[in-house]
Amino acid sequence: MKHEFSISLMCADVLNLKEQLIKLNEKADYYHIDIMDGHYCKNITLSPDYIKGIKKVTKLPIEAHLMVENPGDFISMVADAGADIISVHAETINRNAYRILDSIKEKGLQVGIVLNPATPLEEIQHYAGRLDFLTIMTVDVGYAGQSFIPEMLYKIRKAKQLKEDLGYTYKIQIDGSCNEKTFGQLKRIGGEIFVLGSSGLFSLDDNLDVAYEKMESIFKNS
Ligand code: S6P
Ligand code: MG
Repeated sequence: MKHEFSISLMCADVLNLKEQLIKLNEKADYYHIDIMDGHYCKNITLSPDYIKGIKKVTKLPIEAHLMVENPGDFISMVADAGADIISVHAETINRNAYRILDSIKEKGLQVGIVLNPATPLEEIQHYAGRLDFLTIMTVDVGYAGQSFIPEMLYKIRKAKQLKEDLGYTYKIQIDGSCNEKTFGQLKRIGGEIFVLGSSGLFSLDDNLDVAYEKMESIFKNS
């Protein structure tokens, strides 16, 4: 199976962002943009304008991970900013799930769903077949640098099983603490895309070329 890497840009060095993007453009598979509104989780991070900015220096697909109370209010703004994939939290769309998923598709974008650690996989069973990406959070939303929640391994295994049993095509993405300690288990049980943040990439070396090489070698040997 081909494994892919998505870079969590809330963990990048803001003072050297362009330089880092130029390096990552040649190495990574996606950019992961965490958009928080200060209500859904107690932090405020990146924005649609940030997507507009980085779009000028990359051709990699950009995923917006919306951690906001009302994702429907942001679909147009994020799509117009240049996102290629919009991922919304299952916990935030229950009353209009199909309308929101359709509105993302109608913009010509790929659609993803994210599940918080405490949300069961069953939550999405009635629309899982419509998804391009399914993200399992392995930390609570809000911050980088948190500890991995091992109970999530069971959920990832079930997501893979569901995909195989019903012939679904979503890619299984893991977000939170993807690093040396977790890569091995995560890839063996069904993780396909790994969101790399502080623990899995940026903390490995001050030189991003060296950090990326280290990450690849750790992943290969995990
Ligand atoms: C958390 C966010 C994540 C983090 C990522 C950071 O709310 O959705 O995408 O940026 O988990 O990586 P790490 O290695 O610090 O956990
Ligand atoms: Mg994220």
